[in-house]
Amino acid sequence: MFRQEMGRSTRKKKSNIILALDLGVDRPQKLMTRSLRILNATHEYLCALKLNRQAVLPLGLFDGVQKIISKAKELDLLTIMDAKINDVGNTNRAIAEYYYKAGFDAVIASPFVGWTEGLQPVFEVAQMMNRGVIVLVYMSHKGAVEGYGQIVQDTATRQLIPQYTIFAEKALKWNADGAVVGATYPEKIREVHAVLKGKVSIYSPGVGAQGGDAEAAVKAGADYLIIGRSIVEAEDPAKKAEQIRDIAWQSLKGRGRKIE
Ligand code: O7M
Repeated sequence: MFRQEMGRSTRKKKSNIILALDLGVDRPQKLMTRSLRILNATHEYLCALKLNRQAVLPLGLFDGVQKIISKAKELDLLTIMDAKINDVGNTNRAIAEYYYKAGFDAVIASPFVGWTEGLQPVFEVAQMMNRGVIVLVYMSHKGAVEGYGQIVQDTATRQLIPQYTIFAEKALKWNADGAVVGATYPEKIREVHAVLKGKVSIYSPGVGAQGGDAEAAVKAGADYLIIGRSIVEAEDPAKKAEQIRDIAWQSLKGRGRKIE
């Protein structure tokens, strides 16, 4: 359902850009005003909005962030909570349920905790509430190699294999709505794409501020780009969002990718 909703939003907006509305540390009132202003200015170039704990901590979930979610919905944008859920199942279930109850359409979770008593309860609550789950596969920062890039022994096959390949296979097996792979590693996007074969969408953060290139990431197989500072810190956020949207959209069309 979430996957189809993302496809619908992308086709309608002609955009595969997800705005990461990360505004740093400031007074809650200022953060709220800025968030709404940037959202109003950029929404026509976006398919979705992503928030993380940078927003939830100062604004609160039900009394603050919900206002931003409502605004996003009014502007016909889907909302993703980048919670990187990473605890035992019982706690994970409660975290996911709170975010879904607040109105988020999807949550992001870490596959390091595994399925049983790990992410299974998150997928169950997502199914019950008709929402999405996106899993991390290879993060965008340099230290990602120390975890996601380790060569490990697959517990099922006993073969030595990169951790992120196992996570890509799990994303498929768990029927996740998306897999996160850093735009800073187009070759990893290509490898993960070869595993997922378009059955699980690739969400790619790291364009611009972290050194990734929009065209290279989409050409390698990224379906959606998650962009923060390049847009929110630009002198003209709308113009910047439009520029990146144009590049990403042309690259997606050039790849012949049909968004379901
Ligand atoms: O464009 P930026 O670098 O300002 O912001 C990128 C956003 O993507 C920011 O919200 C990060 O928390 C997030 N992100 C990464 O930068 N790298 C990752 O590997 C994963 C994420 C993310 O969104 O996880 C789901």
